[in-house]
Amino acid sequence: MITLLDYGAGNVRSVINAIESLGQKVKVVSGIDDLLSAEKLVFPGVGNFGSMMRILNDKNYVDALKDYLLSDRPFLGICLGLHALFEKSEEAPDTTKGLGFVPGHVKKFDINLSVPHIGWNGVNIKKPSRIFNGLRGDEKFYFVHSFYVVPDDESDVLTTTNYGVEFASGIQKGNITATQFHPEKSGAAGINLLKNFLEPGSGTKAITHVLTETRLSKRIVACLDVRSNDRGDLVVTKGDQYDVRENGNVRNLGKPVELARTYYEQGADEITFLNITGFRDFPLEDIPMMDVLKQTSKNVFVPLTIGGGIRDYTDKHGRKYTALEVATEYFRSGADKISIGSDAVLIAEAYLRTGKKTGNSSIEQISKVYGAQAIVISIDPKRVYVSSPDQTTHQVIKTEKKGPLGEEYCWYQCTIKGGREGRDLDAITLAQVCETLGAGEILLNCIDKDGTDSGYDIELINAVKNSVTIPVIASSGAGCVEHFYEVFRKTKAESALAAGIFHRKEVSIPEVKNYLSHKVETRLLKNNQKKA
Ligand code: 1PR
Repeated sequence: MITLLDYGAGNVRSVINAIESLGQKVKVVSGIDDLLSAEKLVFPGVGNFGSMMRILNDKNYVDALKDYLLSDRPFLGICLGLHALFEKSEEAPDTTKGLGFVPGHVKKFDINLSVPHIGWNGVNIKKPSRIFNGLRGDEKFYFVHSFYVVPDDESDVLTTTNYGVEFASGIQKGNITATQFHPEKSGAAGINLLKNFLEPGSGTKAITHVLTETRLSKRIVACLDVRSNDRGDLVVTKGDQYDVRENGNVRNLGKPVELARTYYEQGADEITFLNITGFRDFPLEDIPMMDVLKQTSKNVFVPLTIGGGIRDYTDKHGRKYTALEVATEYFRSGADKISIGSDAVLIAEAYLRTGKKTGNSSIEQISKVYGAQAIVISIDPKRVYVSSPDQTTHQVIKTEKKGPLGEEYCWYQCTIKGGREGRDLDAITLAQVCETLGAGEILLNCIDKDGTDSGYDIELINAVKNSVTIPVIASSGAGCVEHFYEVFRKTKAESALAAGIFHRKEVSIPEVKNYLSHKVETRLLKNNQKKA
């Protein structure tokens, strides 16, 4: 039996799923007694250091946790569960103390790169450890964080990783191990590492592979637009410039759970589900969609993002739900990140009207509880051409692809409700406002390019990427492997998303990654994920 510490503010579903996939049972801590009697403790953390420590204090868990650590019983901390072991964190610069088991502190990234550090990066193993048994040492693991630990004593460092700075990405002190990366989201390598913790065999992995510097991979994201077809079945569909109907029927390109599993096994670095009719339906009543997420998260161990319909909602009985409640339900069902589309536009418009943060918007509320890294803003823009910048108040770009009347400038108009309604807001401003309000990533679609197979809108991606510091996922238009190379060569986007070419089996994820190898840093699968 594995004991799991869920302090109530984080998303622990993924960790439970990963442990259960290894045939182990999980007992979630519900009181001090569970901590006192635990034999193997896993502490996954998500959110904010200060609120985590406050909750641990309020529940009187701190002394029991310290006793557990001092007794040297097996412990695995993940992400914030690593930070908790330290004395203090810049994330809570007041007097909030950590557990102080490892001397040192937690520091915010102060680097010239996008923060949060999101994606797949390597580790440099600094000392032999059994948790790396069966691994080569050059695998990549999934990171998502804005702060990193700085141990006082170098001998506590298990691994380091480079991201603008070389930081400790794992620590080990006796039986106490903690990682900055998420093994539960790191595909076969992460599951292998978890297995080593749960069922220790004999021996320790010697250091066989020494990297000089680890590198963050560009991510390849498979996107599944999901909705009910006219017969009421939930299907993966795909539009041409957002029109998903062909001869009057909703295009059916497969079943969501099966397709997600296939893409995971092929090496997708992330899977995104967009509930594309979520703007008009209420997600909490969409049980099949929740089931898709639950089923998928049971055997897909890479990050899952879900979007569609995340906003405040009043149901037919007059009961009000906040966007935070909707998001929480998605997290509980297995999502790692949620994406907000239409509501983000309305929030940004309100912010621009008043210039004030209310703290009440879905972006601010979800960010406060789950952290910026859990919120993706999905932007659905389309080009509006103008012959000169003074014809509009919006942020314009000079374009090489001229308009129908030879216009040399355009702005990117935000839309809501799946592209049905254009708004008086441009994509660059939307991205900037959402970053200010606490979003952690931008999913940048482009209605003009969607489903066209003509390549990404490089001008749009550069314009948005250069105006924010959070990571950007380039989306819409991928038609061949060269388009992925082009987007990574010509822009600083951290990820490239595609849908149609994968669903229609025109290009596979391994083909994309093989083409990119030696050109762009990617996560290559040396073993099939199935062998996890
Ligand atoms: O507004 O918060 O309810 O969220 C709704 C979400 O559903 C938004 O993220 C919006 O982008 C998405 N959506 C709504 N309608 C459609 C549609 O197609 N009719 N899908 C839609 C947008 C997602 C794209 C697509 C890429 C790549 N499609 O990400 O996957 O363009 O396609 P390609 O590689 O085939 O070119 P809310």
